[in-house]
This record gives sequence, structure tokens and C-alpha cells, in this order.
Amino acid sequence: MKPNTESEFEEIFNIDEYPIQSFQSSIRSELIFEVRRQMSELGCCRISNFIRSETVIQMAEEARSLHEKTFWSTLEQNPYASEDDETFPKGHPRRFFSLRSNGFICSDLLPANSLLNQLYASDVLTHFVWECLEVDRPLYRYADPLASHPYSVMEPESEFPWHFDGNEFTISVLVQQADLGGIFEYVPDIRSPGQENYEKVEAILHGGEEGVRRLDLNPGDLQLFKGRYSMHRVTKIEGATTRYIALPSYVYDPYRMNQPHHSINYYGRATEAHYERSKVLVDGLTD
Ligand SMILES: O=C(O)CCC(=O)C(=O)O
Ligand SMILES: [Fe+2]
Repeated sequence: MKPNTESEFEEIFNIDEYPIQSFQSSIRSELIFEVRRQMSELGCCRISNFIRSETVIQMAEEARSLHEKTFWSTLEQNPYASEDDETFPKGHPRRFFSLRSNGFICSDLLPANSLLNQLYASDVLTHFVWECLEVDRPLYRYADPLASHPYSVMEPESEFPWHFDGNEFTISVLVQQADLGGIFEYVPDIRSPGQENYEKVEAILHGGEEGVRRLDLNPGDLQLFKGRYSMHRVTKIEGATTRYIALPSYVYDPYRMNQPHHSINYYGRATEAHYERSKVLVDGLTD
């Protein structure tokens, strides 16, 4: 990954509106204050036009140019991307499988000079995300070579059912919007370390709407969310336009990666490191 330079930084982020690199700026402090407020109230936050409009257009071109490298999957998965476990009763969230049909352009397939690589390499961005999340520990980029900052690709009729992520936090940047559908829905903080909250999860899986929120992104917006704790999904894509979204991800533990089963289902493969690191104790939550 190429080290970030000031000029690249200025080319990617809309620093005229959001001077995230300027630690003395009151605009920056106010922005962080507002993001924190939304995160605690809504469990998710959107910062409009965070990416420069010219850059969003180039990122959409980048994603389209990598389209043929997409790993596609159409399969039934539970919210934890884990294998079926017959020790749980029928209907239990662990045994609730729904169809996912989407693709990923894995992070390790991005060309070295890709805009998404440059964006993710930014320490200023990582630090900004950390401050916005108001967590009590350092935050790291995700060590997972496939899932750290992929593009998710959803073609017409694709859908992404209710699930949790392996990593704690993601900042999504939509680069090409579907004509209709492709809306992000989530239930803020439905689980927490030590507390799976299966009853509530089950209610949502069976169509419950209590606590469900929706966020309709525009290209160039930045969305912060807590994918390990907030169950989320993307509604079915309608119309003829493919939806591309960049998913830079962050974690507490710089050693961890997705579980091999999860990695193979989502990204088509698991590396030796995925197997080696799969035994690391995390937070007690199911991946
Ligand atoms: O496409 C999105 O907005 C979210 C994708 C997602 O949840 C995931 O890749 O785990
Ligand atoms: Fe997710």
C-alpha cells in the first residue's frame, strides 16, 4: 500500500467542508461532536459529501474497471456467517438461513495505486474515525487481506440479508447508486460483548420492525456503523444499475481476521493466516 501524501489526501477528501486534517479547527471539533451525537442517538452516522465529487466519479470508474474480478456468491447464510449448528432449535437465529446474492472485489485485488487503497491508507482518516467512535481503545485497520477494504457489488435482484460483520466498525462510501432499492437497514447495538440478544435478533429475522432504522446514502457520503454489534442488511436492488460501495473496515485487534468459513462464503477463499488466526479469542460473540 502506498504511503499517503498530503496532495493525495487533498484529492480524496472534501477538506474544504470537512478539514479533518486540521486538528486545531473548530469545524473539525464540531463535526466530531455531531457525529458522536448521532452515533449515540441513532447508532449510525452519515457525513454528506465527505469524498470530493470528482473522486467519487473516479472511484465508480475504478470499481467498474475491476468488475470482472468480482467474486460472486448466491447462497443461504445465517446472520453470523457460521455453519449450521443442530444443537440449536429450529427457528433459532443461529439456524435462520436467508439468501445472499452479491459479490465482492476483495481488497487484495485492488491495484496498488487504487483510490480506495489511498483512502484506506490515510492515518488522518483512521484517527478521525477513532475520534468519532469515541471508543476507549485504539482502533486499527483490519488485517484481513480480503475484507479490509473491499468494494461490495450488487447487481439487479441482488440482496444482502440480515447479518453481523466479523469486524467491529465500517465506514461505507457509496460510489454508484442503484436506480431503486439497495437501502441500508440496521438495528443499532442489538448485541454487545457477552450478550447475543437472540430473542430480539429472532424477532427481526421473522419480520419484526422494532428498532429497525434505514439510511439512504448518496454517492460520496461517508457512513459510519458498528457492524459487529448492529445487525444490518441491504434491500434488493431494483432497476438496471449495479450498486458499488467501498467498505473500509476497522477493528480493535490488529491480529484478527474473519473466520475461514465466513471468508470463503463472502470472499471466495481463506488464506493460511485466516486459519492460523481463527483461534484467537475475541469478545465471546458469534462470528
Ligand atoms: O453494502 C452495504 O451497504 C453493506 C455491506 C455489508 O454489510 C457487508 O459487506 O458486510
Ligand atoms: Fe455487513
